[in-house]
Amino acid sequence: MKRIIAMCIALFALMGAFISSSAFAHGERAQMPQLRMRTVHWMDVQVSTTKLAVNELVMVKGQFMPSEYWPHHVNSIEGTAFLNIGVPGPSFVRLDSRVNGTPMIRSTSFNKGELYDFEVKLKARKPGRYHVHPVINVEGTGPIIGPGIWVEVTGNAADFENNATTLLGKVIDMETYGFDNVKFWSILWFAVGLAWFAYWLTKCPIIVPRFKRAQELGADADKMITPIDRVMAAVFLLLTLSLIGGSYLHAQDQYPITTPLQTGRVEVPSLEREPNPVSIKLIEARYRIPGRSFRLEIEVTNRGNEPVSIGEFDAGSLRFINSAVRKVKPLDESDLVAPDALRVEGGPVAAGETKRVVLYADDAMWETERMTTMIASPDAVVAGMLFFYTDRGQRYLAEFGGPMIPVFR
Ligand SMILES: [Cu+2]
Repeated sequence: MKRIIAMCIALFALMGAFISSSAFAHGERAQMPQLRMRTVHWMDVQVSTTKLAVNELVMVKGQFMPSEYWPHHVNSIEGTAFLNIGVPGPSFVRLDSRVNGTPMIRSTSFNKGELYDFEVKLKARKPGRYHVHPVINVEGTGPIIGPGIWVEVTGNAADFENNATTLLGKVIDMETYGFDNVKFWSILWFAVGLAWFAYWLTKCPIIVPRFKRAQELGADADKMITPIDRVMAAVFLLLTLSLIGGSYLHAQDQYPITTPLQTGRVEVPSLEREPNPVSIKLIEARYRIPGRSFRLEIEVTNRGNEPVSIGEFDAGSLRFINSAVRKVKPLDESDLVAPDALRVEGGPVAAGETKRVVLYADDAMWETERMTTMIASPDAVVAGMLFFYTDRGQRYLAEFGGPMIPVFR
C-alpha cells in the first residue's frame, strides 16, 4: 500500500513538473517541423517597444513569404487566410492590421513565393509579460505561428479604455457595450426554462416512475396530461412567443439602422519590388543527428552585377547567422537566433557566376526547438530561406526546398 501511495506521489510530482515547464511555451515547439519549415517564412519580425503601460500602443511589424513547398496534405494559404496575433488571453486589443498597406479586418489569401509586409497595431489591455507572435490562420490548417518577442505590460487593468465611435457618431465603450443586455436575456431565458421544469417537478410521479407509468398505459398515456397541464403549456408558449416578438419590435424601434456582420474577402495587391538576381537549386540536404548539423549543398546563380555572400539561413523560424557577413544580436533570451552558427564553404558568388556552395547550420537549437523530429516524418521534405548580401548590404532572398536525408553516424 505504502509503495502504491509513494508511486502516486511521484507520478503527480512528475505531472506537476511537466505542466509547469510547458506553461512557458505555448505551442511553437509542438508544431511539426515540416509545418514550421514549409508553410510561412517570417522575416524581420520586430516590435516597436518591449515595455509599455496599459492603454499604450505597440506595433508588430515584419515580412513573411508563404513557402513554395507548402505540404500537399495541408490546406493552402492560397485558400482563405487571416493575419492575427498570438498572445495568451485577451491581453491586448488589435486596433489595426495591414498587409502591404491593405487593412486586414477580413480574411484574404496569400500567394506562395510572394513577399508580404505586415504590421499590426495593438493596445495593451492587461498587465503581464507576454510572448507576442504574429500568426496567420489558414482555413482548414490552423494557426501558422511566427517568431515570438517578449513584451511587458505595466499599469492597472482597471484603467484600460477602449472606446469606439459608431457610424452614427455614438461613442461606445467596447469593454461593456451590450453586456447588460446579454446578462438580462441570459437570466430571463434561464428563468423561463427553470419555471417550466419546476412546474413538471410538481407533478407526481416524476422522471423514471412517470416513464414506467407511461409505458404501462401504452396508447392511453396521453391521459396523464391534465387540462391544467395543457393550460400551463399554452401560457408558456404564449409567453415565449410574445417575448420574442415583442423584443424584436422593441429592438427594431430602438436601433432602426443596423448592418450585418461583414464576412466578405479582401484582396491584397502585390508590391513592386526590386528584381531578385539570385536563384538557387538544391543539390542535397542532409541532417546529421549526432552533430545537430544541417548540411546544405546548393547551386547559386548570380545574375546581378555585384558579388553576393550568404549571411543567414532560416528554417522554421530558427535563424543561423554567418558572422563573417553580418552581426545579429538576439532580441531577448527566447529569440531563436544563433549569431555564429552558419559556416559557408565556397565563398561569395561573383557577378554572372554559377557555383556550388556548401552550408553547415550547426546548433543545439535543432534539438531544443524539437526540429529533429523531421527525421520521423514519412514526407522528409524540408524548406528554408537563404539571405544573400551584397557588399553594400543589399539583401536578396532565395527559398530552397526538397528531400532531406538523415545521417545517423
Ligand atoms: Cu511564444
